[in-house]
Amino acid sequence: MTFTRRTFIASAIALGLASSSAFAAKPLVIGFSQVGAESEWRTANTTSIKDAAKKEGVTLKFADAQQRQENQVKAIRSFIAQRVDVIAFSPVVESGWDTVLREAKRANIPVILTDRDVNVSDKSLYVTLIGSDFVEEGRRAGRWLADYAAKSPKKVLNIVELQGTVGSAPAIDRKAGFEEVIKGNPKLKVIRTQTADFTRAKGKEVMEAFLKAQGKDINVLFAHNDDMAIGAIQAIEEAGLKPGKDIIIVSIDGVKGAFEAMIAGKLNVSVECSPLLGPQLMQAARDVVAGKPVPKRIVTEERVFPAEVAAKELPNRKY
Ligand code: GZL
Repeated sequence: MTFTRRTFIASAIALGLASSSAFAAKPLVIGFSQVGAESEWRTANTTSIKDAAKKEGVTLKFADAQQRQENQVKAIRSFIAQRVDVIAFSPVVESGWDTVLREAKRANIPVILTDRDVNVSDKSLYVTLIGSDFVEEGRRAGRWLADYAAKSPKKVLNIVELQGTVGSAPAIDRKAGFEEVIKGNPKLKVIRTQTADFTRAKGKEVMEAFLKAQGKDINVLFAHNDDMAIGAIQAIEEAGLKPGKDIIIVSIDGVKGAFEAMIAGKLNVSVECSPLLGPQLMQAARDVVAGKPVPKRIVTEERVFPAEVAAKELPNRKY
């Protein structure tokens, strides 16, 4: 049985050998495996986590996986070998985590999920998931578009969809939420859908292909994140069309680039998905190590920002 900091502190206090403060002085050590640096959202998320660790005096061992699951598995194994106090990560995809999380459990190191969920047989393999409700984000995008369609003189609005990373929780759930709302609406029809992996470059590339295949039929773009929408905006302009007017664009994240595009009249709405998870992660890690109860799910509060409010809101944005 491996003693971790948590069990050692508890035993020492129970035996009256030391007050918790004597042991609490040693900085908490968190091993964090980040998806990558694929989007404005992701870099803001990394900044939030690093800033919060610094502010809290937490030793953060940070690993960038460059959007590859094998790199995250390697990083988690390295954190186990280094006997960190807590392992935290944003899983690039939902599946394939059971084995490595069982290794963390056997090493008695608690695991916290940030941002994205995992699909594991045994939910005790992680303590909590801190992040957004992606299905609701998809619904909010769908509701905004349904309201827009109800006022549009067009009989049918043909939609093309840029999906996020294949197999990732945000891509699966945003698609599900969006479809749940538009299902059965005679005015809304998805004519093409394809992944562009949450990046600007792929968003431009896939939108170019959509425009080449069916440009004249496309009325709406639904992008699972702002970065793909911003890439698609470049493709729409290069095709001689007006983004935000010839093609209505609905997106998710609420990053600064989206507010700037809305102010320029090139994006119609962005559904907020807050990356500012650092403070909540530090608090949850401290609570776990102190043996305090932590809820299985910590959902971040979010809003919807249509273009009409973008100029007023931009000065308030923190990412
Ligand atoms: C959502 C996050 C997604 C963002 C993208 O919480 O996982 O990944 O929407 C990012 O911008 O790449």
